[in-house]
Formats: sequence, structure tokens, C-alpha cells
Amino acid sequence: MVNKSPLRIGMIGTGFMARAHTNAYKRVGDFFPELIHRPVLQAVCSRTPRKAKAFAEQWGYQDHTTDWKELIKRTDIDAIDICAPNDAHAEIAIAAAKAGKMVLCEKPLARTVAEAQPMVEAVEKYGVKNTVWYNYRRVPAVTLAKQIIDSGKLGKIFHYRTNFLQDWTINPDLPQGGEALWRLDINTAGSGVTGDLLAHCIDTAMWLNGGIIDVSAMTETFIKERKHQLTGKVEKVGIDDACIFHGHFQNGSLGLFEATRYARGQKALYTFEINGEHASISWDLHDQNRLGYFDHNDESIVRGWRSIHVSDSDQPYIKRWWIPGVCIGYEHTFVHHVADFLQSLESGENCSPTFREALETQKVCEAVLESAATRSWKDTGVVWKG
Ligand code: SOE
Repeated sequence: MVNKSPLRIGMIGTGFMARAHTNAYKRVGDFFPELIHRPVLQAVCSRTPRKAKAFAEQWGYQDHTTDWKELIKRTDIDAIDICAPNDAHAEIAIAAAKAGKMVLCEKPLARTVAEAQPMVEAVEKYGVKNTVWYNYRRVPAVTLAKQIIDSGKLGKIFHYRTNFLQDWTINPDLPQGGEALWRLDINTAGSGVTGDLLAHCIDTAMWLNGGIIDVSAMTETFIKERKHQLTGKVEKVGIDDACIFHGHFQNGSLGLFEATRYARGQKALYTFEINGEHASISWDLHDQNRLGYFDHNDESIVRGWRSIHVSDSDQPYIKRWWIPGVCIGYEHTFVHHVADFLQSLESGENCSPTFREALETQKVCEAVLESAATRSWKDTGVVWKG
């Protein structure tokens, strides 16, 4: 590492997201060689000693521990990456900020707004760099959608329609809780699809189309009771299995959002379509390198939906990778996020979404859950500067 400034990472967690982030730390220097900072895999933490050791050996962390507090105290760590379940985010993030560490937190920021608020205050009070891993913003086609919208090509926006559909919890015999299934346990996760899936849709939507000001929602829990992994008892399921809401954006457009884990056949079908006065855009995670684009200004005889293969060097992030026309994938979104984070250390800018921006997504999630519980419209209280 010639003339590079190490950014020593303390990773908390060893699951799917810890792998995705670690891969990004390892790859970023090769593909963004001009960046001054280079991640160094300093130490990884898991409550299970065997997992901590195995993860460190497999992914190349220099050290491992079972105690996140010890990790945060270490003077040879610059940044804490929180890939632990949602109920651990607040305590770890606040302690890390107090210790002067940068904090990169997996989404959603927290379980509730009340939990998220002091996290924002802590990173701002202690002046530490922070970001939340809403990775889909950094799919090149999604970033291109942002550029097109910001250029004004769509004109006035009327509609924002989005889905995140999965099918992995249909089986009623699936237990809740424990290491693999904490997303089904209300105490650990905070909510079901609203915090896990709609949070992505809301983050992308507000980034592309501005703040969501009010919502009217319904949620459903299809399987009412499941055995809990930790207690062995059949317990009430507290999470939302499905959630549908609509609402108004600050710019006057209408939003329609749906997420479920009960769409048989859909594994991670995240889609959005945006309809403007002059043009429309559509995107689909299952075909993530393509962006649908319809321009009403096209000559009428050739007017129609274009399917733009976002793989050319003048499109976002693409020149970093291979040759025009070949594809990149899911893992690259995390590499792009790390690259932008490292760039923000050089420029002094924030790396979006910051904790403060992610708090706005949290407010929408909470308003959605409250609206569903009370069967009434709720103002979100979102402050969106965009
Ligand atoms: C849930 O299955 C999940 O892994 C989410 O937690 C992620 O945030 C989403 O990107 C894919 O689905």
C-alpha cells in the first residue's frame, strides 16, 4: 500500500451483510486506486467465538473478538461497521461515536425514531463521519435515474410506484428469533417488512423524488404465532408480514408502496416506476443493469419504452469496472458505497445517506406503522432537503 492512509475497520457481525461489506472493503482499492484511504480489515466481532474466528480466517481480518465494547475501545480501529441485528444498532453506534470512531451502520438505522434520534445526535455531537448502508442508491441504473430526474427531463412528477416482494416466510413452521431468523422477531427487528424492505423503497424514493409528507397504510401478519428459537415456546408474531401504503410527496406527486414476504415466486423483486409530465422511468432489481425510459418528446413513430443497458463508461460508476456492455452485480453497490465514503473523507462532505438522512426514512416507517395500527392518515414530520 504505497502512500495510502489506512482506514482500520472494526466489523461487528458475521452474517450476509458483514460478507457484502467486507468484500467491498477488499475490492475498493483495486477499482478506485486514486482514493487516499484504504480499508484495512483490523478486527471482527461476533458473540459466538467460533464464528468470529472463522470469519476472521476466511475473510482476512487480522484479529477477532466476542466483545464489541472492547472493539470500540481499541485505539487501532478508525471505523466501526455495524452489521449486528437492529436491536443492537443504537447502543453500539452511540458508544462508537463517543469513542470518536466513524460509524457505518446497516439499514434500517434503528427499530424506532426514538432509538434513531440519539444516534443522530451522537454522531453529530462527536463529529464522526457516518453513513447508513442503503445500497440500492448505488446500483448504476438507479444512480442514472437520479441524474435524469435531477436534469429535469421528467418535468413535473405525478407518480412514484414501488414494490419490494419476497416469499421466504410463507412456511408456518418457520420459527421466529435466533441468529438466522431475528428478522421475524419484533423485539429484535422492530418491525417486519416495513423496516426491512420498505425502508429501502422509502430511502430510494425520497432520494429520487423528495420528502414523503403523509401516509395511509395497512399491514397484515398472515402467520399469527410461531415457535421462538430462543424460548422454544409458540409466541405471538409481532412483525408485519406485508405492508401497503400510499402518501403524498412534498413535490405534489402521489406515492404507492408495497412490500411483502408472501409473494410466492418473488425472491427480492424490488421495482419502481416514476411517471412525469414529459417522461417516465422504471427499474427492476432482477434486471438491475437496465433502466426503462419513456420520452414523450421522441418522434411519435419511434416513441416507446427504451430499455437502457447501463453498462457504458459515461454512465455512473461503470468506467471503474470492465468494458462497455458487460454487467456488474449486487456486490458492486457496496463497493461504490465504500468508495463514496472514502471520497467523503477526502472532500470533507457527508456520505449520503447520513444518520440524519436515514432518520427521515425511519420517520416514514414509523408513520406507516402508526397509520396501519390506527387506520388513519399520519403526517410523517419528514424534513427533506435533498
Ligand atoms: C431480507 O431478506 C433482505 O436481506 C434485507 O434485509 C436486505 O436489506 C435486502 O436488500 C434484501 O433482503
